[in-house]
Amino acid sequence: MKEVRIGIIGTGVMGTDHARKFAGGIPGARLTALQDFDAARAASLAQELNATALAEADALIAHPEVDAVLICSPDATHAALGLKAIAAGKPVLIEKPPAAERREAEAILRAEMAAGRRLVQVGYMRRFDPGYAEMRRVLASGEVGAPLFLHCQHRNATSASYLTSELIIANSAGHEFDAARFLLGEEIATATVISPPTPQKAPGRQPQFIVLQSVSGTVVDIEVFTDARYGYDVRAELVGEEGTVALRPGPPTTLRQAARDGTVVPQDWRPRFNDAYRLQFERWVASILTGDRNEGSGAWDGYMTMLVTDACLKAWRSGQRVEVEQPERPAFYR
Ligand code: ISE
Repeated sequence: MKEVRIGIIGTGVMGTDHARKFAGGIPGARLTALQDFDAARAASLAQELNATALAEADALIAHPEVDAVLICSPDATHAALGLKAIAAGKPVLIEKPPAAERREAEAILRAEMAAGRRLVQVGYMRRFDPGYAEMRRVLASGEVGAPLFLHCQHRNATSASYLTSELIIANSAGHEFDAARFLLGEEIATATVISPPTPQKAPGRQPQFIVLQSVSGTVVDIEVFTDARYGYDVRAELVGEEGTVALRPGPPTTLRQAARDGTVVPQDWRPRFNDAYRLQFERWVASILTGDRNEGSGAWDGYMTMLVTDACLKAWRSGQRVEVEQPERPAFYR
């Protein structure tokens, strides 16, 4: 294969952003097809980006001019569509979370193992963010010594109205679970979740404070506040025995003007993780062309993140510390 022809299912906020990135030039890739339940929305984007609009997701997956599928449809549809792409033998990048429940994440594992080759990548794009990649490199190099704490903050200006407190654990906090597994290079063993009072201006959702402990004992704390109002703000600091390494908050410059000194805070994740998304796609396409693996989340990572999500949900409902199940990793995923 000299070129990977990309079909995208779902042309909402993320599908549109991703489609523009592919149309703008991801080396080795060409955007060929788009599909959305809102046919007019898909058609207008397809016209703008010189792609074909298809009426059905199944038709896109089966299309002879689609070599690889990117799934950006609503969360609840991810797993079923991912399974169809695997059945068609096509590489598939599934936006996070890869499944709405554990049973579906297991089905993806089983289907991929039955296919006999790695076809699935999950869109936990922070693995490609230069800051997270550098934190991981520094920890692995031993410069900050053995890890003791990982402090994480996940603040959104606001979230979609359908995101309940529970869905936020899978949809938003899932990024933190994957990032913690990626940075620490090990599984999460336990979860505890508590919430402060519900903010008056976000009555449907409770902020969460999640405490995880990794298998070897590193403590990970995560603030998830999806209605922080002022903007999108993701932070992480890893504290080791010899030093710390952290993401640098904000842009590299500050602006003094009109009696203020400060920086602009983005309103959502697209500007903050623009490079991460682009690199994720570049490396996904390169992996399809060369057959080499990249550092992205695979089906196993998606499954383990789902198990951490499940433990957090139980912990949040019960107020208890909950153990994360530790299934044996199949040889296929080692
Ligand atoms: C959203 O779906 C994302 O993936 C963002 O990266 C995350 O920060 C946000 O909380 C999610 O709702």
